[in-house]
Parts: sequence; C-alpha cells; structure tokens
Amino acid sequence: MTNSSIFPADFLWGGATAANQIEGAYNEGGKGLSIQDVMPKGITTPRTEGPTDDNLKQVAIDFYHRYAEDIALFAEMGFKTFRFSIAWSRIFPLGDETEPNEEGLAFYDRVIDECEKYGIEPLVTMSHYETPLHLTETYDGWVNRDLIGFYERYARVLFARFGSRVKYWLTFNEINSVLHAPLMSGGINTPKDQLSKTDLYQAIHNELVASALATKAARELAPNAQVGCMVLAMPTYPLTPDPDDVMASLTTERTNLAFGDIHVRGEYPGYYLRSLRDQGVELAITDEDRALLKEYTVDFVSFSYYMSIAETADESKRVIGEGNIMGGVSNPTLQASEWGWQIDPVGLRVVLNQFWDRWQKPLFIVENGLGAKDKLVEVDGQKTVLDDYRITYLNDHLVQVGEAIDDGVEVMGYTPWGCIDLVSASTAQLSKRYGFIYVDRNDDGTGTLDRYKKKSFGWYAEVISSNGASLTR
Ligand code: BGP
Repeated sequence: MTNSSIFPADFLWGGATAANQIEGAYNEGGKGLSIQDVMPKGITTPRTEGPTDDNLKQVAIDFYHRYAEDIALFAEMGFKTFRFSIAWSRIFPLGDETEPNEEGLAFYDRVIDECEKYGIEPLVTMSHYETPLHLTETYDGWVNRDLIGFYERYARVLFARFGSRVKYWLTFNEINSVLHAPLMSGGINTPKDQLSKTDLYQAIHNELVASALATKAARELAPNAQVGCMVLAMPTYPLTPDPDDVMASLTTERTNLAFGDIHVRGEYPGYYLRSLRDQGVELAITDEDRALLKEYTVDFVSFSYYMSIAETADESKRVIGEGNIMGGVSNPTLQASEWGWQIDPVGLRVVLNQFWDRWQKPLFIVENGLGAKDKLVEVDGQKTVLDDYRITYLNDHLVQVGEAIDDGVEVMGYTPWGCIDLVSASTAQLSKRYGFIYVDRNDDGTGTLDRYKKKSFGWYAEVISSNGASLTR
C-alpha cells in the first residue's frame, strides 16, 4: 500500500498544452502558416490547400491574447510547472529564413514573464505538431535532411533567448507518432499511403539527429538547461499467454521503445536495424550523425500516457480498437473513454517501471488525461462542470504514479494534458475536453471564450497543496 506522501517535495505538478491547440492568432504577430492551418479536422481528413474558416485552431482558445488570465488560473491551482510549446512558425515564419521574427520571440518572453511572476517553471516543447507549412510544401518536411539545419538554427535562437529562464526542454512531441501520422508529426506532405518506408525512416533519423544537435546547442548556450525526449507511451500486452502473442507484443512495443533507446543510448538497437533490413530500408547515415547521436543523449525521458493496447500473432483475433494516434488491439479487460481510448491506470505504473528499468533516466509524465464531453451547469450561482469522471481518472492514475515512486522509479513531475480546455489534436474538436478550466467555445466556433472553473479545479489544487496526500486509494 502506497503512502501518497511518497511524492518528492520538489515534484513538478502542473499542466500541459501545445501552441496550435490553444493560441489561435494564427496569422498575427508575423506568424507564418503551419501544417495545423491546413488540418481543420485533425488527422481524420486529408489536408486542405490553404487555411479554411472551419479550422477551430485559427482562434483556438485565444491564449495568445488571454495568456495572463490563464496562467493566473494555473497559479491559483498551485502549478509548479506549465508545459507549453513554442510555435516554430512564430519564430521562423517560413522555417528556412536566417533571421527570427522578433514579435514571435517577444510573445514567449511575455508568457515566461507571467510564469515567473508565480514561480511557475516553464516546460517548453520545441516542436509540437507545428512544422512550418513552407517546410512541408517545399522540402516534404523531415524526409529532407535540410530540416536538420533549419531546426538547429531554431533551437539555437530559443536557447540563446530563453535558455537562462527555461530549464526544461523537449525536442519533439511524441516523436514516435510519425510512424502513424507523418504529416502531423513529421510535417511530411507526401500522403501516408504513397510514402515509402525509406523516406519515413529517413525522416525519423533526421529528427533524431536534429534532437541531438538541439541538445548540443543547449550544452553550449544554456548550460543549466535539461533536454528531454518525448515519446508516446503505450504499453502493449500479449492478448493471451501464447508465446507467439508475447513475441508479437514485444515486437509492436519495440516500434515505440526504439525511440527512447536511441535518445538515451545514442545508437540504433539491433532489433531496430533488423526491422529496417526486413523492410528493405537502407538509410543515409553519416559518421557524423552517429557521433552526434552517441554524444548528445537526453537528460531525461518524458512521455504521454493515455492508454494501453494488446497484441496477438493470430490475425483472426486482431480486433483493432480506436484510440490515440496509434490505436491497437483492444484489451477485453478494460473499459474505454467516449472516444474509444482504453482506460488503464495500472498501465502507467507498468510504463514507469519499464522505462526506469530500461533507461535509468529521470521520467516526466508530460501528458495524461481523459477527453470527455462536459456539461456546463450552475451551482450556487456559479457556472461549473461536475466532472467527477475526470477526477476519478486522474486520481486513479496518480495513485499508480505513487506506486511507481514507491517501486523506486525517479519521477520528475506530472503535467496532465489540456489543463485548460483546448482543440483536440486527432479530431480537432473542442467538445473533447480535458481541462480543469472550462472554455466556452463549441465545435461550430460559437461561444464567448469565457473561462469557468470545473469541480476538478479545486480537486487538483488540493492534490498539489497536499503533495498528493489527498489522493483517494
Ligand atoms: C497527444 C498529443 C496532444 C494531445 C493529446 C490528446 O497525442 O501530444 O497534442 O492533443 O494526445 O489527443 P487528442 O487531442 O486527439 O484527444
């Protein structure tokens, strides 16, 4: 039985967001277009030619203009950290310029000022599904090696400008999701069904080298900064004890684990090389790439965790469920969210232990949460949402984090996803809400954009102030 005071005194409680899902102001402040401006329906439909009015992300929740109000609410909950991303196309509107856009940099200065005002530690994602559109259309995104240099330039600008004020950096959001969503994750314009395996794995290689170069830049320009990778974690269980199912689940899981292995150990694992060979993929890798990967490994591993999946070698039993960007075989022992994501708190303890055993690097849970439809009601004259389902989900996951800490796992912090309602990534909906703070905006774009505290707001504030002691086991 865990004692929840097991959370370390300096545990980084907070919340997580991404620029394209909260900022809006898609064409203000000198910002260039990003891939999100042509993805009005997330990954559910093909990209559009140009920006369209039905794209909720054009306004999102208007964080660009309301950041001070929002960060004040985070402070009221007692946040120790706030995860946000910097929109690459605010800093380099096209992506391949040599000089950054000062207005974009100044915006993030203001956001960081607000965080500092409340002693909130910024946790910055440098690329969260926001490749500048020009890089997608002109270079085919990360398939092209030129992006390594553009990203390194961008990273150097960020570390030079913010490196003394921002300690925690993540290079690429859910880097492994490029396997499933090449446009959103890798800025790759070639449609997925026409993309060759070689181009896909070359894009992955290019991102990994760029990540190492960013770490190198941090070492030079921001010696106090810590650079982490960010992977989409999805524990994969064998559907049955049949050894073929066990091997199948290991093989599927390794498609994700490979990214952490390379980020942490600095080299391609044997099973990954074999998989490339089996798929007939030959990568262009230079000796310099190898040296960079080896020398500039990450300081910590961060990950998102929403669900687990199962795997089987028996094709007739491979029933693919919905869920996250990846999906996978459904686990008959678990219940799912309204969007079909299977809910598995124990899976979070499994992942924490697995990653710790494997890498011995501090772990940061930078996304977790329940996307659900909320109903705004009035209680004592105040508008609110009675989101007990969200409280239960988060409570049960945090209890498992406590268990993992008790197991000896080093966990740096916890930033649940969408701490304020935002536009969802996969389906681009506002009705799929994750927040402690309700934002009055609907899927058709109507709404006042006013903010209201949900029941979970007070619940999370108590969890933070008690350092986890208030959790219910
Ligand atoms: C992750 C992404 C986030 C986020 C979250 C929830 O994959 O890093 O950007 O949105 O999942 O997914 P969704 O918004 O599709 O519900």
